[in-house]
Amino acid sequence: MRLPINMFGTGILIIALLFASCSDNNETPPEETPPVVTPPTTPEPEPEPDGPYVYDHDLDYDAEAFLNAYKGTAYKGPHRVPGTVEAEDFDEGAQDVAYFESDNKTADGYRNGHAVDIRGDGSASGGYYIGEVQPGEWMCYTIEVDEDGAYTIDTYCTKGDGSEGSFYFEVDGRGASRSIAIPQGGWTDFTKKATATDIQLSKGKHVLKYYGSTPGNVDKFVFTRTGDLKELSNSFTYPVTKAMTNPLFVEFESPMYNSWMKGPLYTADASARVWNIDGKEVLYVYASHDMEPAQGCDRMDRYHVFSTEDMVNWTDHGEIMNAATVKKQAGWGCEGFMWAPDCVYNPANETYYFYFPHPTSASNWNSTWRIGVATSKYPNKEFRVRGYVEGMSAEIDPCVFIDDDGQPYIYNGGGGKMYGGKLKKDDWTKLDGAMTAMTGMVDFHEGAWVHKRNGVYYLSYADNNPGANRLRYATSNSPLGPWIYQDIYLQPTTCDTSHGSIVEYKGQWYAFYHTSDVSGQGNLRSVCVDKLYYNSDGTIKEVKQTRGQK
Ligand code: FUB
Repeated sequence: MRLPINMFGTGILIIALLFASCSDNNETPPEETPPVVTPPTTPEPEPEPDGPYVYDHDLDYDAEAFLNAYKGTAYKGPHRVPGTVEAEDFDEGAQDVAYFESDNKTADGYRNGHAVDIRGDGSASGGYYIGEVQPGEWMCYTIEVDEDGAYTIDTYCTKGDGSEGSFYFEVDGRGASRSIAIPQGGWTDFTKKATATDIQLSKGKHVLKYYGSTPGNVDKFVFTRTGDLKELSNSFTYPVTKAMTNPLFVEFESPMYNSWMKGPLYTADASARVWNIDGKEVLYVYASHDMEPAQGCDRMDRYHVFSTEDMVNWTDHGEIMNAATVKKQAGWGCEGFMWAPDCVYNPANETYYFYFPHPTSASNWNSTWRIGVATSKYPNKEFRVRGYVEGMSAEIDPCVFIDDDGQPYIYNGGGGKMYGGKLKKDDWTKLDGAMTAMTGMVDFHEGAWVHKRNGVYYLSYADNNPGANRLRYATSNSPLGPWIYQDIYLQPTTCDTSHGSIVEYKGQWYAFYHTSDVSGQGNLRSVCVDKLYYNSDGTIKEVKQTRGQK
């Protein structure tokens, strides 16, 4: 697991460990025999195999109940809006109620001894600011809004180390802003500000939460009314089709995490497949979904399926699986953590099999991964969870390859380890024998993908190149190796992780991958596609990335 940069000591390290990076652990050397996952022994809620699909916008939310239950109290407030709120005047109350602070340092000079890191500096408004707001830390502010409206919040904040940084706001327990980049400057250059726009506030009392997703210092918030209050809704109508070039899918809309707001649809980890639909070749993409505001890769959820018949017009068929539905239909899993999936079609029973990595526990995510499996008669809807593939090790990134004789093979791997094995020909939810460790790759990290061309098996995968993974490949004359390392076929993109699939469509080979071109954030990614070519000896030419900047 790669951790966020640790600038402020071990307190940060602890909170950083709470968040998943978009990568599995890579510290353990490969083992010959994969650890076998046995079914969990702790009782889990009774699954409802015929339970409904649970959409996020079906979940109840009640702002009034949140405010009634809130136990924090205004400090020097409630703060009047429009107006200015000093960051150091966060609410009084307990840890995890009025604020969340992850280290043992205390305030200096103002509200002395307080757990929140209040710091003094002549450059800060009122002489104080909140320093070192680490990933996962937050402060609440009770505000009194004079008039219904849409507001901007000029947030005077800064960070000094050049690394990516962002924050966002919640109002009354619900997401209220986009994820906003913290300006770079000196650590106490409070002339710098970032503006949250279109924050919907009704007249009366609210609780505003400033949520740090990366280290940064914050001085004050200035509220300005800019327009009328709008009713927000995050319901969607599918399918929706748009002509798109790289980066793909970002012109579709997505619900923001825990919010009524909509934002761009960020996708990653594309598994591209070609199905024959009513006599036509259609290319489908099964991708994972980075939800904004991101918190490591913890909040990835709600897989979407896309299709095209011309590589120009893409259809978003909407959400096909999410963590809430796994819990409802299969009785295991946790919130979020729906990572890189794959999908295959079994002509024998005319069924699509959707495989997805998902842990049983959010607090212990890195050692409780399962490879979940859901089936449907359609490539783009009505998937029902069948459970998980028992006997697979707790690794991520499933890939399923069907050989010419109809034998399905399944692979998973992360953190430098990769395993492969057979699925039962008559039941693609079960292993046929044990998984074995794959060998021969160089610098394997994660994201395995197996395809076959001219009788040669190709295993492509992401490497460990620090901060900017690349895609490499190896070949074999058997689907389970041993593999012979070949080369790098995709250089780094703008994203720290890399994850690809290779597919032939209408006589042209394509490489799918992802970048951070649109968001500038490693956990808000966008799928891209480019043509892939082979040399006459069967080796792969390096892919030319034609992605545009949007
Ligand atoms: O998207 C979450 C994880 O990041 C995937 O499972 C990895 O392959 C990497 O792309």
